[in-house]
Amino acid sequence: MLIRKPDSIPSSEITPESTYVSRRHFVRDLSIGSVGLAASSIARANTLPLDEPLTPERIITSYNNFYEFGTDKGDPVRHAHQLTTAPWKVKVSGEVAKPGEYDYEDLVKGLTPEERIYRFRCVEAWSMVVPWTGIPLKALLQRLEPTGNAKYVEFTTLLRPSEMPGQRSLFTSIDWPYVEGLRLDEAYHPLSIMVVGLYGKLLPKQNGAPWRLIVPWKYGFKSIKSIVQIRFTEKKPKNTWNILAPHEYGFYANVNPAVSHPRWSQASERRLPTTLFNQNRIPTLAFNGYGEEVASLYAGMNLRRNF
Ligand SMILES: Nc1nc2c(c(=O)[nH]1)N[C@H]1C(S)=C(S)[C@@H](COP(=O)(O)O)O[C@H]1N2
Ligand SMILES: [Mo]
Repeated sequence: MLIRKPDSIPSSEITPESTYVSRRHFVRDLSIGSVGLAASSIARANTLPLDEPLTPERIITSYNNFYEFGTDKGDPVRHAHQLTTAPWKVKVSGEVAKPGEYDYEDLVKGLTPEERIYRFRCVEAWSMVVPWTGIPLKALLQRLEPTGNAKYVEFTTLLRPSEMPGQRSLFTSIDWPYVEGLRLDEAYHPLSIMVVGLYGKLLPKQNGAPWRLIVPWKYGFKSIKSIVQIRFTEKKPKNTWNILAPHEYGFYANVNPAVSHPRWSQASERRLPTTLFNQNRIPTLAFNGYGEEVASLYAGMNLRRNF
């Protein structure tokens, strides 16, 4: 596991009034951050066991779940290029001292992106190993100054049917926009990141540009893409897949080989890339292999009931 202590960010550094920061400037920061970290062999060795090679970039960027662009794995790469991601406004609300409408650039400004190589496990039982570039979620959330009443944080994806064909589909069963949430202690865990890049480049649109959540010990549907709203709440927020099929998808969604999905086993997974002749099946690990780091978050909880 790679953890680099983020520098403390004075809250005075962000203002709802946008100070203009060019995208190019941020790209430069991003590449400096990720190149610097890639050079750190200690950090990388701790992040990834040697027997787990990175999934090729071409697979990570063309085999996607992003239902706003369609339900086929190839729909996101086919359609997401239509999406306008600049400017990108983010609404911050709820139990927080600094609510407002922010520019995405202002929210990430001054926070150092880090490269994090994580296993990524979809609830559909396929998985990848991905070199994300992200910002520790805790550093981002704390600069917004959640109040003492905040127990959860809710994230919402962009609602823009004109650019997201899946949102105008007559066959969609999702009540858009896509929403997800975390308990605040889960969000503050050092493994939780807000991702802005992939393979050392800016995050592709089909993967959730300009930023998306990554919570590596949970099934992929928790890792919500293209976020436009962050709301701090006292009560547990709703999450899209739980609304859609509450018996199949819970709020916690921790990767758990011992608890089957009602329609398939979660004991193993297909590690991409697979071929017709080699499904590349490997055993699924509890908490996706991050149990040592995160199991204490769920001490005393029945994980079969809280699936
Ligand atoms: N807004 C939004 N976020 C989403 C989804 C989605 O359909 N819409 N799909 C989720 C699911 S099920 C998975 S497995 C991951 C896939 O991320 P990837 O395409 O970058 O691999 O995104 C998650 N985040
Ligand atoms: Mo998924």
